[in-house]
Amino acid sequence: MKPTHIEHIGIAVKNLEESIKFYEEILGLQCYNIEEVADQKVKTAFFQVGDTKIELLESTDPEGPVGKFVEKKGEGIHHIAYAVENLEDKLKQAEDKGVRLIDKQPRKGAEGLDIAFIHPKSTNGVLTELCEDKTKKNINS
Ligand code: CMX
Repeated sequence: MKPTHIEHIGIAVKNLEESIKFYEEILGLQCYNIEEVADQKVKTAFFQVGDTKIELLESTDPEGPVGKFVEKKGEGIHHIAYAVENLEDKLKQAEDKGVRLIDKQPRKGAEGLDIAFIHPKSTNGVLTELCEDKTKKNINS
């Protein structure tokens, strides 16, 4: 797949406003975007660290993926997202190799990216996201 970089690390939190304080006041990062992703039942806050972002995730529904995660495991790292090019092809290649996909087709995620998740049962227990920013030029095309 050759990801170009880690696009973001998703961290599940109970309270977005409270959690932002550590990243701003202690780490000295700046929250540049707060966005609700209704179909994922989360509110997100973003910080840029080099090429990578930190995405804080607060659930808006106890039955949503982050609500269930926090209930079961508590706050903590929820997923790692890799930036790839030609996401649709990469999903097909992974599926052909027996990888268990949550999303067989890309869908829209936060910040306008095309995203797809791979099930943690296929990735050593780490929920893995692949994402593509179609507004950026594909360096291989
Ligand atoms: N990381 C690692 N393992 C996870 C996990 C996570 N984030 N979430 C669930 N699991 C594990 C559970 O612990 C459980 O493992 P065991 O069977 O060993 O107990 C297994 O996956 C099934 O978990 P579950 O609680 O029964 O939850 P569901 O099957 O209902 O859903 C998952 C799990 C990963 C398929 C679902 O959360 C999903 O589809 N996630 C993708 C979408 C998402 O997470 N969206 C939120 C972020 C959106 C954004 O970034 O904008």
